[in-house]
Amino acid sequence: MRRGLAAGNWKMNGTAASLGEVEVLKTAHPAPAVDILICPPATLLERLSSVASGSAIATGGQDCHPEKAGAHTGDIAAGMIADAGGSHAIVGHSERRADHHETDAIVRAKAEAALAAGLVAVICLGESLDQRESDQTLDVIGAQLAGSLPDGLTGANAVIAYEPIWAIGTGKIPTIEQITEVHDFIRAELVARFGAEGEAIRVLYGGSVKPSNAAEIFAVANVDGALVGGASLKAEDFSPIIAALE
Ligand code: G2H
Repeated sequence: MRRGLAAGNWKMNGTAASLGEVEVLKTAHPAPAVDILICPPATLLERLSSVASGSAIATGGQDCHPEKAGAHTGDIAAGMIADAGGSHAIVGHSERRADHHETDAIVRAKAEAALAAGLVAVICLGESLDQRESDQTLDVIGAQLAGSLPDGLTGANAVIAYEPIWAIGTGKIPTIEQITEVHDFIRAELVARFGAEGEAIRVLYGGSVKPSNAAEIFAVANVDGALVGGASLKAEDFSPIIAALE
């Protein structure tokens, strides 16, 4: 039985004032029946980890560089995320794939760096609207899984996030049948490659998850939680999403 994971991706949002939202979540969910993760911007990671310390809330980075250190201005190594108190690193988010030209090979290298630093890699994938409309979704997802996932993934060191690009921040979500089809496909691919561990790896849905749609999405058998962007910024939105997963 996979434990649910409610993961918040704050993207390029948040300042010190946002730490109060974490205080509210801590109080509201002292002993949750699911895992909670917040990935703030790098500027807040250490402070947020400190606020979350001793609570059920884990923290992580939104990206990491494939290398351990060096001349990479503006980048952050996986070990730095761990040093700042984080336990997870999101890699391969479609915004990074698009804005920073990240290929599957780069995403794989980043995931490997996260694992080497002892972090849980939250590996993102998803199809564009064009790909969805031209019936290429499963081919695209299959190729991203083959190219972006390192060997040796387990339920303890990896999470997959399926995020259809056209559903991100748009308020549109796929039908429950479409979510079911893709999550079942991802599960089958994970089991084919990683055996029993493929059953243990959690698969999150991401893209316009809100309090109003969370319960029906979480009712899908192979949906083990959500990667939430906009609705993770305020405790009043993220808290009912966490509760819907419990
Ligand atoms: C998808 C998601 C979080 P949002 O990117 O990663 O964002 O919930 O705002 O669509």
